[in-house]
Amino acid sequence: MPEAGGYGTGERVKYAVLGCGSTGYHVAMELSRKEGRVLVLDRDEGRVKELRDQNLDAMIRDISDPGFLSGLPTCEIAFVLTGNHQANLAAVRTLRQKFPQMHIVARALDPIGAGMLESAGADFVLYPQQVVARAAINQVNRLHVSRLSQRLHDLLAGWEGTLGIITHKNPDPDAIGSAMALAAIAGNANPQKLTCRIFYDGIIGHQENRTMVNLLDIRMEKMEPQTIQDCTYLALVDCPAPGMNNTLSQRTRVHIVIDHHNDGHGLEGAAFVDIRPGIGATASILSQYLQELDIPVDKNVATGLLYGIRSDTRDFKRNVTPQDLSNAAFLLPLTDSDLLDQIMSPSLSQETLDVLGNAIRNRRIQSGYLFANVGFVRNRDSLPQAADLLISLEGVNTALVYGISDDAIIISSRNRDIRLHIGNVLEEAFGDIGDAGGHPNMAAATIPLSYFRRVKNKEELLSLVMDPLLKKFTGLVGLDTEAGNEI
Ligand SMILES: [Mn+2]
Repeated sequence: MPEAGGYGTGERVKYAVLGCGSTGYHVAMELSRKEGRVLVLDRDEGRVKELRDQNLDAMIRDISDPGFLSGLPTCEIAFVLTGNHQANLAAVRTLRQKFPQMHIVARALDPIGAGMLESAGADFVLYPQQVVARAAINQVNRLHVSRLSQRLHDLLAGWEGTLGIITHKNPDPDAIGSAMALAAIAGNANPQKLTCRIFYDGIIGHQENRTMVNLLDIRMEKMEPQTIQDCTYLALVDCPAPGMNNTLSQRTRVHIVIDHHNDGHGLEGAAFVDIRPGIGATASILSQYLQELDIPVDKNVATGLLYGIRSDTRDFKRNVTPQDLSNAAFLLPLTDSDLLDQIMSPSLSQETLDVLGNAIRNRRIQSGYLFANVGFVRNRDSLPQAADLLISLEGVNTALVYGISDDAIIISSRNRDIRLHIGNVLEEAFGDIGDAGGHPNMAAATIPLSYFRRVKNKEELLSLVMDPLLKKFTGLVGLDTEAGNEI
């Protein structure tokens, strides 16, 4: 049989498929449809003839023979796909030896063979059984989510009255975004007979969160026992059960629970529960519903959800799954990026500005340790912001910022000295009299003012009790033993 193809010397093709059984054939057809010319090698003469009849560039070659490359054009990417492990292994070795830069994809017949092909130089080993298993599971998961979304929609469509959507205590962007999205789904499913109200407890603390609520025009109501009783149905978002990270009594009957924390309890009466601890954000689950239900997504809702996913996964750096990424990709074109920028870099509030000013003015530095008294603070969130700012000062390795609120002394610390675990130090210094601890590089402590709550002048009180408290800290980190130890 004459050689087909008509290659000149030194000619190159992009793709070669070695071994054209059913796997090879599908790859070759897919490539030639999308990418154009593909070189196909098979040792069976009859098979090569068939392939040529289908307009493929096929040639007869035994790829286990080390000389099989002679007379062939150079290719950039080779797919080694026969059903014979030894032949595949031999071909990978020959190719790798001759073309160190070539991309080689090889088919394994079992996990041991996969390891051998990898050591022989294959860049990517395909183990079809595993590919099929993954595809099957992905499909089933998709089907499951699609049914779940539909079930939620149907459920909401059949309800009449008021749905109270409850976020967790001191709601974060994930909880707020998720609540918005659930309200949007309810509005789509049942615009006439079902009204949604979003509730929270505690405070909407971070400036970013307050900005989010303002800019995205979210109506959130403070949770009162009476208003909860007015609701016909209750939904929990971003918390797993009544009484867990919310102020509902444990016996409250809830109807919908959507969360990504660990499983809740007491949910027997709930009509709809979707708790997926593996996923990065509750907002990610809600985005999936919107996508599956094919509901038009309002710009504010999409922006809220994307901000929720970004903030819960610390901008895709923590607990993030491929599912979170693909949900974020779905949301991205629907969001308002200017709005998101505004939310994420809000202007400073007057109080935070004052706290930062106090921290800078009152700072004392000793041997790389910075201490700053910010006095009385109403908004505790400004304290970590001050610590973040001060740790960036030159010559400062550890920053400890403290202040006093109505009912506690609060301390926030940042550290970049790798020999020091600031979370452990704070825990050791203040754990017995308050709530203290954290990570090697960031930590906090809250020391309740149980005995001094009635003292009017808080700033005076702070200077009175802070010295002995700081002594504990400086003693632990060894600052006391150094010269000039008055801080
Ligand atoms: Mn969350």
